[in-house]
Amino acid sequence: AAPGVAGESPAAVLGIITGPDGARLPGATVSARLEGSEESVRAVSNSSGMYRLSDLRTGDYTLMALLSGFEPYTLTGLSVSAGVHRVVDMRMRVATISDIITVTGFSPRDSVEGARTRESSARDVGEALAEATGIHSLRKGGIASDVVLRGFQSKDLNVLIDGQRVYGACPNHMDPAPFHVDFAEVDRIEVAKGPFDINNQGSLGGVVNIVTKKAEPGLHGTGTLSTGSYGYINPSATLSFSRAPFSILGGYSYRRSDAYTDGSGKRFTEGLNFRPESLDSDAFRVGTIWGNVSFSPFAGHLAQFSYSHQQADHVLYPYLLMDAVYDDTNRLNAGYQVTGLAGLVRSVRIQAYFSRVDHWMTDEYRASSLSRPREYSMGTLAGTQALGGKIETMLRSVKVGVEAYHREWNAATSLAGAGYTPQYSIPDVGTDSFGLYSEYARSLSDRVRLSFGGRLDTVTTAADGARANSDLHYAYHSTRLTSKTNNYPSGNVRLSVTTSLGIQFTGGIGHTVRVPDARERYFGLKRMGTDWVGNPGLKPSRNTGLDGGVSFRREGLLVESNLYLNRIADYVTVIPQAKVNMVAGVMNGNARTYQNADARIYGGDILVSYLLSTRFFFSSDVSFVRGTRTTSPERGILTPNLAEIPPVRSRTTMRYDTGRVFAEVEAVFSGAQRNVDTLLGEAPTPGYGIANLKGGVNYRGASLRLGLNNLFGRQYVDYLSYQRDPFRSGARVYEPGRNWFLSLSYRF
Ligand SMILES: [Cu+2]
Repeated sequence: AAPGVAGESPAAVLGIITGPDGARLPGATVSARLEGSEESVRAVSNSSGMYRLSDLRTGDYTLMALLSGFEPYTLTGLSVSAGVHRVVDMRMRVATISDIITVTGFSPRDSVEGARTRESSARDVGEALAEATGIHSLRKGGIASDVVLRGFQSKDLNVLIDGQRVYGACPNHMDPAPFHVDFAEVDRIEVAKGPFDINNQGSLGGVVNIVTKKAEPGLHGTGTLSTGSYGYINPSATLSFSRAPFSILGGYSYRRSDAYTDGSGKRFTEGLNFRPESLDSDAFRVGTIWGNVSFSPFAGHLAQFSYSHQQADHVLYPYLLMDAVYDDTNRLNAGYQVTGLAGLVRSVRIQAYFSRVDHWMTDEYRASSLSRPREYSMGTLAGTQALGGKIETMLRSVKVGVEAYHREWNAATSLAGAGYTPQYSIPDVGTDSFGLYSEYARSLSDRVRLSFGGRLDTVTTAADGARANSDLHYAYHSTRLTSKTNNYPSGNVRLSVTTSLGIQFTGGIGHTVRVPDARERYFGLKRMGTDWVGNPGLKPSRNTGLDGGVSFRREGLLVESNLYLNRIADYVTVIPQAKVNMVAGVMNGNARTYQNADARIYGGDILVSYLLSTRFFFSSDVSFVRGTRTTSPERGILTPNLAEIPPVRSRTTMRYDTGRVFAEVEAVFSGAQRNVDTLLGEAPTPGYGIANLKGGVNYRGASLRLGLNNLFGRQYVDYLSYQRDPFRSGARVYEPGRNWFLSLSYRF
């Protein structure tokens, strides 16, 4: 048996975990969290499926059981009092795709267990998330996919790692936040869709929080070896030890692959000006090492510290004209929390973090670099760092928090045509953000819950005046501004009503704001043909969104549907623009730049999952989104469609699962996209359909997963999978052809 926490046991919860067929399930992680606090106790079910959580203080608990292949089991409001042992047996359902969940109603966040994403053959978190309803990924090559949440992406979303801001350094977004975390680090991913996050500044379209693993009681280890088509190899291992009051966890992972081939057998490097010797070179090599420690000096106190280092080398980006020679990440995160206090202040949580990313990209793997004085004809050295933190406290049931961070971002671009004189394309821009927020939720009755939240922010973006290319800004935008401060409120109200038939209605209205980033305001690069220029006068984007959902759960049936409408004032959009002022040294007449436009992003999704028997699951979802903007000829916005809005998509899976053995067949259909931004040269993209198979066996601590993707070897391309501009290669990056993957894992 795996005991909970050593020491006295004022109260305990224990029981047996079984699968849908009544078979006992070993290896499930069970946790009890004291409601209204972060305080929790965890244990793992033993070989007879039994678990025991001891050392619980009096209070109401949320009990949760997680096991790979099964739906998370949650029980709220479990009251525990001193000296009492409560028996709670849990029967878990086999997982469906719904595990990565929409958030509209109350818990501002739902979550997915990392094991579900690890069952996927995806190479990174961005790609894996696309298996969830309403989430797409934007492919750039073999790895480093961007997350697209209901049509919002990159700068319009917050993607956090353990609540920490980790930004990419690349001005072309080669290295988005989810690229900077390894799968093997991930415990679960929390996704909140829509303008309802007031805990973090800038969640215009939603927030994704990637939660990393922490040590479980006792000594545990996991070793995994994954491999697959195109020379993919991914060994990883973690080891952890926890005995109150100490915990320690460490891990390592390495991933590499060749360039994959599409359904026609063509490598993604072909036809894109790669040097002959680069055609078969590595598509990526990524090594990651991480560790975290925690210490509880007194009951209810917890100090935590984590560090992660990732080194990515030789990452090919067929959708761009350059590739990453290296991209190195350091993440530090420290926290101290006090929970379970009596009186007005119930808990206090302090977090401080630092992240830094260094990025070097060139065309040295491409023919464009041949016979140049240096090994490249163009290169960009970029770096970014974020230093920040939060103090959050629960005053009875009111959350009150302060968030502050400072981000620096710089990039210097050297072009052979300009004698390699560096141009400070991102001129050492500092972003200083300070915000206050508060959130409150209460039950008006057993069936009605209301929550509201509000936030005030002040954000300053300031470029280094000596490095900013103010001549370029003046030539296209008639301003030499290098600093701007914005102050604004945001907030939301949400309501959820559950009827006596078990139908839940949720609805909300929210308002969030996102301040233009360093690149959008202060970028400056003179190029052959057209310039690429920031717009220092950009205003913040302000999203007011409505969200309504209905969900219904009975026996084996689950139906969830949502409709949403976002009206975004001053959405930041990319446009081509002609020069407006003659300035010495600015030779080109045209640039790619950024402009505010009023936009609407609306859509909906529906998910149906049904348990046909205790072992057969059916699940199907459809999601659609549409994005438009108000045309404004005087601002250069001549066409109404927003760029990079994903087409309608549906995913249907049939799964057989006994808990020991599973097999799944999946069909994915994507509609054509004809609502394209012609101003950026977007072209309509046809729809496609593909089929995938996977299966696996769990035996004691060992598991084996085997999969075959794109069963019929279709040659197809996702609408999102090419770079519009700037620095586009013009290539559509086709998805992989028929490919297999195999993963062997052992855990103790
Ligand atoms: Cu880059």
